[in-house]
Amino acid sequence: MYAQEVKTPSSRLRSRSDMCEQECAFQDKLDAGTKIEPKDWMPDAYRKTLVRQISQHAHSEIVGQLPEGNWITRAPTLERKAILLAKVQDEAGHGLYLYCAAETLGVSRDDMTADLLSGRAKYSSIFNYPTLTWADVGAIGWLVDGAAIMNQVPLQRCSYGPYARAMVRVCKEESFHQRQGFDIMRVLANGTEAQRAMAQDALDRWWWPSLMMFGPPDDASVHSAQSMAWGIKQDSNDELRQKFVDQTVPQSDFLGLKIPDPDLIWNDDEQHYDFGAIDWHEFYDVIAGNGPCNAERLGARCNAWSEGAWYREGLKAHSDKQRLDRKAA
Ligand code: FAQ
Repeated sequence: MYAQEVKTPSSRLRSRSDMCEQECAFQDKLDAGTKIEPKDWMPDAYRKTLVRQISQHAHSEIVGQLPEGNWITRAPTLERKAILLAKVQDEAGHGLYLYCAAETLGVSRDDMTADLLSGRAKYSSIFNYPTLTWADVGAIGWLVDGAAIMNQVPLQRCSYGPYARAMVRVCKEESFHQRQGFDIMRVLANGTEAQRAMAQDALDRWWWPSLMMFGPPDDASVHSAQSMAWGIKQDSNDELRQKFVDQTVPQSDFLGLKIPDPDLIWNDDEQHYDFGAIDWHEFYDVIAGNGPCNAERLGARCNAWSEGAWYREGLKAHSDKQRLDRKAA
């Protein structure tokens, strides 16, 4: 119900005997770790899966500028403002690399934008939550960028060359983002009582939505099995979520903040943290368009698109004029 295009439970993965010669050769390349490049032959479903994932990823970077952008004019110091400006600008850059990577698969940027603005395309659930205080900017950097890195580091090894290469630079920048968020939290957590309470409140509100970023649990993830067989995804949603929890709990302890999960406990046998149940009803509600800020986020993107029409027309008129001048010369 919530998924579009390619749905492949592991029980319906194609075996070699079902594949034509071309598909077997394609799978051999993947199994040998050879990257697939834009002009190589690829199955239609592989192409569609990549377009779906990369365009959703690009839209997430673009929409993802909005929650933090809300605080640029209210950052507490000039230094924090400059850092936040640079961070938000980086997210725009990530969106652009990703749109370019998707374009190599034969889809146009205009079509992807139209899908976003019409609400047909998804973007990450996390960006449909409000940024109520300055501590939310810290929590986004620490938790949201932290979760994004956990998910994106393995994508550097994705089987599709242009996506994998885009991820290398994105991951470097996300590391800086994560650290700046942690630094905001560190200062607040060591500040006045009110600042500490603000940091704790931000952690309370962003913790569960951050865990949801990794997607539905493995037994409900419609695309994971096929995407892993194709080397697009290297790890399952639950594996990455677990790694994120294991990495983040000690950071929270260091800050002296409390993860809002009464069931969170170290499991010595598993060498992992066990954590409480995620509210999947909330997740599906948000990705169906009913989160606290879905309408506001999409409205902001639609306004930016229509208010930028004069600029796009100007660019086009300029390039048409240059073409005519070149022809005349
Ligand atoms: N939100 O079968 P699966 C960032 C959808 S970048 C919304 O498990 P898949 C940087 C999924 O699309 C954050 N929808 O799907 C930043 C599918 O629906 P569909 C974005 C979600 O693809 C930081 C359905 O549920 N990162 O934060 C979500 O195998 C700060 C079934 O799910 C990426 O996009 C969700 N959280 O695994 C920027 C990374 N989860 O398409 C600004 C690349 C699942 O059939 C500020 N993407 N769905 O209609 C991926 O790794 C994967 O696509 C997953 C989902 C892991 C997100």
